[in-house]
Amino acid sequence: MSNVSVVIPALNEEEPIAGVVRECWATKIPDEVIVVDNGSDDRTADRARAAGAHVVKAPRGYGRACAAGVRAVSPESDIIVFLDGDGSDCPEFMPQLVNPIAAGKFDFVIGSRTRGQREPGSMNFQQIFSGRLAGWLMSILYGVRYTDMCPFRAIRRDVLEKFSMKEETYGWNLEMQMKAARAGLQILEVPVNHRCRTGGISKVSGTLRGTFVAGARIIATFLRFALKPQTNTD
Ligand SMILES: Nc1nc2c(ncn2[C@@H]2O[C@H](COP(=O)(O)OP(=O)(O)OP(=O)(O)O)[C@@H](O)[C@H]2O)c(=O)[nH]1
Ligand SMILES: [Mg+2]
Repeated sequence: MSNVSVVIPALNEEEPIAGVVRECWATKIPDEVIVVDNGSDDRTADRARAAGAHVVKAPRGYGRACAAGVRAVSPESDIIVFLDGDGSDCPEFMPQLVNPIAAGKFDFVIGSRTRGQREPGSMNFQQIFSGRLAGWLMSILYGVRYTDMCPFRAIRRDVLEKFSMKEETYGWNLEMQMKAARAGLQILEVPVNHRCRTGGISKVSGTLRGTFVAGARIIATFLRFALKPQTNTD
């Protein structure tokens, strides 16, 4: 039996967060659900706690939030699942992500929203295109097949800790995919469905500034790790 921790970065997600936490528990897979409150000035933390999450705090930045969540997982944890706190990922797909790792067949299982069913409007053109482009570049560099930079993913805790993750903002997801690929891990991509956020306000894809900042960081991340491919610890 594997011990599974769920890590959910959340910044001002008081509307959707309780539903996300409850849907995670409903799968009966996690042993703990950790919500990383990323400096919210609304009731995100209270609502997450009321739904049964362990809440930890972190300074702003998507990657900082994910890293704080990883530091907070229990010592028994074997598998860490990440998903967003806005209700757009579908936690009912958690078995497809976790079971292949629990069975010892894979180290890293990532969802693909572009291969799953997407609610109209849940992903914009830039998100679909950047995920495909990054996947294509990584296939050339490492011979892996990724079709998305989906935030919904599961990874063995021990391998993630060896990655010594550096990206503090929107590069976190891509850094993990690149390090998994160049480490030669057993990687599986599975289709997952995707919805429009179930409340609250978009901080990234819904705004021009968010799209630009995230896009620039993703390109910088790609160059940072593609040009320095020797080890996973830098
Ligand atoms: N933008 C941003 N999001 C954060 C941060 N910390 C945690 N998050 C969470 O990261 C997830 C992704 O952000 P979203 O605002 O949903 O961005 P998005 O998915 O591009 O935009 P949507 O179209 O609204 O889904 C959400 O769960 C946020 O609450 C942060 O510092 N900045
Ligand atoms: Mg979102």
